[in-house]
Amino acid sequence: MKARAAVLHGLHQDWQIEEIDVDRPKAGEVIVEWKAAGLCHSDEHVVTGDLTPTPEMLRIFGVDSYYPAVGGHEGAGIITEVGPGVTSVKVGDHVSASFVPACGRCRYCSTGRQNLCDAGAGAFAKGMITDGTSRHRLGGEELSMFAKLGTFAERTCVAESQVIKVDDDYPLELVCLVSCGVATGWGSAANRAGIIPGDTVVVVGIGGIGINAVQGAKMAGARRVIAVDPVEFKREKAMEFGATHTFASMEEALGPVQELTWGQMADRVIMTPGVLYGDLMAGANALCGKGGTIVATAVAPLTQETAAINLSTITLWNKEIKGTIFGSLNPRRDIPNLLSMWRDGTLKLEELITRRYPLAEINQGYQDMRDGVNLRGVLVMD
Ligand code: CXF
Ligand code: ZN
Repeated sequence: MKARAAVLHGLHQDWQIEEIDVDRPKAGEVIVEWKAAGLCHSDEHVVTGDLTPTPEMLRIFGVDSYYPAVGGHEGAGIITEVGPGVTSVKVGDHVSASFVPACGRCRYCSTGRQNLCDAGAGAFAKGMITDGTSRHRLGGEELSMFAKLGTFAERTCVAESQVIKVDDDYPLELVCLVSCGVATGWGSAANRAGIIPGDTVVVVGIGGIGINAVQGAKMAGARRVIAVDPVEFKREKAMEFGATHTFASMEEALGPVQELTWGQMADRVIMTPGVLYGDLMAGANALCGKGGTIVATAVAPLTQETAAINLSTITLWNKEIKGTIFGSLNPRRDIPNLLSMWRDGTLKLEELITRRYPLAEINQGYQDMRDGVNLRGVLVMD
């Protein structure tokens, strides 16, 4: 079958709307008709090269190039076909994408760490999770599918392990937000950071992830939620989502955090800038107090091997630095759970969407993200 999709042909190029070929699903696979897809910063990372596989990785994958690639990993849609052996969804079901698969059987899934599912290996290689062969082509050429999903398309073929059934009454444009930005940001704060009531929390970078770390920190009982972003609009939004203070930079926040905490500094610092360059860690460490936790949430360039961290302060002040993927949540439990918190009125979702775009206007959507005018842009399929 055919589908219109946003395809990237190389670094620093615009997305091109192309008609791609999508094969029928094989065992353990489904076809999802995507209805909404969030414009997350991580897709931009394959435009800039920060997340583009290195030549060495490509050699291991046995391909010359990552491109052409269909983008999109934040998504929600409807199942239109299921392959043999699929049991968790049926035709007509509404689903959220899950960029981390959850097979349910591997060492990590079976111990409550679905965000580390072994089926996520080779996320940047071509081919399906199921058998390694491809279901998507452009003019005969095999396509990479970002995070093996490619939600910037009318329909794609994905592994059953990457779709989570959700109740039919949730608006799909809200479901798509929960599939990455909300889960990653909220989980970074409410789960991975280990916030306890009364903590002082700093969130650095208020985009589609950081804004959810702000609402997660508030929900976890933080006494102070200090949001840092150079863009005034984002600082204003942070206040609406539960921030108690905002600053334009980590340097500007340093003195006030010192004063507010009587020199103790923050208990948790959550790093959600657009790109996590190593030099940003010096600012995070300066804001983090004794016994504190720094959470590295944002994507760092694949080739970033150094971080500016004074190691003696980590040792002597008993600090910890933690990474997180998907906010260290379990997609099968937490995607439905986050949606039910929205239904109950405790989680903000509609307020995250600044602008909606048809698929054909995806480049405008990403330009708006670069210009800092969006908290989250969402593609709504026509
Ligand atoms: C990313 C992490 C790398 C794979 C795609 C998703 N996380 C959030 O955007
Ligand atoms: Zn994302």
